[in-house]
Amino acid sequence: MLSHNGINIFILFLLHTLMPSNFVLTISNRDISSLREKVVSMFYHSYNGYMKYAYPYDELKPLTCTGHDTWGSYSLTLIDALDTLLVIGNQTEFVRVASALVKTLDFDRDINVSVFETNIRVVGGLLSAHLLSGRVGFQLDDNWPCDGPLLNLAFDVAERLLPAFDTNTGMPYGTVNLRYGVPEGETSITCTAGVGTFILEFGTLSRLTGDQRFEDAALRALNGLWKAKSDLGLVGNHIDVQTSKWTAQDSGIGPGIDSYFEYLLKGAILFDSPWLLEMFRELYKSIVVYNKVDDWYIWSNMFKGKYSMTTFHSLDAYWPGLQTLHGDVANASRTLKNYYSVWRKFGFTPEFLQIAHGLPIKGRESYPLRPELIESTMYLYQATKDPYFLEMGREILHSIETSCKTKCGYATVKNIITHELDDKMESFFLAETTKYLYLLFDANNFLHGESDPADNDLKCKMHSQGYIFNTEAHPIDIGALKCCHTKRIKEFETKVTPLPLTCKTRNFDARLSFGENFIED
Ligand SMILES: *[C@@H]1O[C@H](CO)[C@@H](O)[C@H](O)[C@H]1NC(C)=O
Ligand SMILES: *[C@@H]1O[C@H](CO)[C@@H](O)[C@H](O)[C@H]1NC(C)=O
Ligand SMILES: CC(=O)N[C@H]1CO[C@H](CO)[C@@H](O)[C@@H]1O
Repeated sequence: MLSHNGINIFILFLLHTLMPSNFVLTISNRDISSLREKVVSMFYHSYNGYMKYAYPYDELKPLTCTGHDTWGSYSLTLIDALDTLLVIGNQTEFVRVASALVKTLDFDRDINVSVFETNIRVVGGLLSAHLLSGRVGFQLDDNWPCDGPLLNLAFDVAERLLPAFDTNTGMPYGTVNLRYGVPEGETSITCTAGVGTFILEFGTLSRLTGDQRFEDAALRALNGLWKAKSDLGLVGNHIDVQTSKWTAQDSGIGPGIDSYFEYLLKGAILFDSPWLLEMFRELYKSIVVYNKVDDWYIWSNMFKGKYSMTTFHSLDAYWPGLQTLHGDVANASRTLKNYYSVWRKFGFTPEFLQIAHGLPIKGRESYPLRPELIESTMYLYQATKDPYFLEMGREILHSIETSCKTKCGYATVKNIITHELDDKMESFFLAETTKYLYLLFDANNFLHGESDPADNDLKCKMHSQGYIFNTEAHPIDIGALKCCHTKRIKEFETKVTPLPLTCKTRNFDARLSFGENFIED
C-alpha cells in the first residue's frame, strides 16, 4: 500500500507475482541470428502482403487482404517502411520503391489530415529515407545531403502543414487540409503531443534546407506549451491553441502527451540544445514527484497534483527507452520489467490497463501491433547487453508471430484476453515494430555503430555522430544535419557569419523571439 498526497492506492499487480523466479538466460549467437531471420521473414510477409494487396492505399487490411486509406491517401505504409528496407539491407527494393514514390507522390490534394501523424510518419519517413539514401547512391546530386528528391517531397508536405501553426500562441491546430490550410470551423483544441512533436522533423528540415520557417514554428509551439505548464511543473492532456486554456488537465507520461517529452530530450541531443534539455529535465522532475508510483507512472491533475487515473497504457512503454537515453538505466529497467509483466500475463499489452486489478479497461482491450515495449527493450539491451532483454524480445516476437499472423500480413489484436483479431495493420508495424525487433537482434547494425568507413567517401561526413529516432522510428543522421547547417550558413554568409554554429545560433535566434521566456544556458 502506498500513501501519496493523501490518497492510498493498492498496487496488487506486482512484478514478482508474474515473473518466474528461475528465468533462465541462455541465448546463443546462433539463437540471436535465427531470431533476426524470423524478424526479417515477418517484415517481408507483411511488406509483400501490403505491396500485393493494398498498395497504393495507405494500409493493408490483413484479414480480408485488401487495402484502404487511413491517415491520408499517399501510400502511407510504403513511405513508413522505406528506411526499414535499408536497415534490414534490401537496397534494390529501396531504390525501386523510392523511385516510384518520387514519380508518383503528389501532396497537392484536397484532404484533411492529422498534422501530428503526417509529420511523424510522412515527413519523418521521407527525411530519414533521404538521409539514408546515400548508402545506396539513390539519385544523389552534388548538393546531397542538403538537397535531393526525397528531401523535396518532405519539404513539400511539411510546408502544407505550416498553416496549422498560424495561431495566437504558435501552438498548431490538429488538422490541416493539404491544399487549403486549416479547414473552416476546425476545433482549436489539440493534444499536448500534437503541439510538442515537431522539433525533430522541422528542425531537420530547416538545418538541411536553410529554410528557418520549420524550426521556428516548432520552437514557438514548444514555447507555447512551456508557458502554459502549471505551477507544479506539469502539463495537461489537451489545450486550446488560441487561448492556452487546458481543456483536459490529466498529466502523465502516456497517450496525448508522450512524444512531447521524447522530442525535448531527443531534440536536445540532435541539436545540441541546452534549452530543450532544460525543459525536459524540469518536466521530468515533476513527473517523478506527481506521477511515479512503485516504478509505474499514473495520471494526476496538473494543477492539484492529485492522482486521477491509475492506469497503464501500451503507449507508456516508450518511457523506459527515453530514460535509458537520459542515462537512468536502473529506473528504466525496473519500469520496463513492470510493463513486461503485463505482456507476459496476456501475451500483449492493452491500450488501457487498470493497474490495481491488472485487467484491461472495457473497450480498450486491443493491441494494435504497437512498438513501444520493444523499443524500450532495444534501448535497454544496447545500454546493458543484459541477455534478459533479448529474452524479452524473443517473447514479444513469439506472441506476435503466433497470434497475429494472417495469410497476407499481421493483424491488430482486438482483445488481448481472447486474442480475437481485427482487420487492421497500422503502418507503424513496418516502420517501428519490425525495425526495433530487428535492431534488438542485430547488435552490429550501422544504426548502433560508430562511423562507417564506407560513408566517409561521401561529401558530408555522414554517420559520424550516431542517429536519433523520431517517434515513428525514423532515424536521423546527426552528422548530416551539422554538415548542411554549416554549409547553409556559409551560403547566407553576410547574414549569419558572426554567430557560432549549431545550437548557439538557434538559441540566439530563440532569445530574440522568445524574450524573457528564453532560458539561459
Ligand atoms: C528485397 O525485397 C524484394 C521485395 O520483397 C524481394 O523480391 C527481394 O528478394 C529482396 N532482396 C533481398 C536482397 O532480400
Ligand atoms: C475538411 O474539413 C472541413 C471542415 O470540417 C469540411 O468542410 C471539408 O469537407 C473537409 N474536406 C474533405 C476533403 O474531407
Ligand atoms: C528519475 C528517477 O526516477 N530517479 C529515481 C531512480 O531510482 C532511485 C532509487 O530508487 C530514486 O532515488 C530516484 O529518484
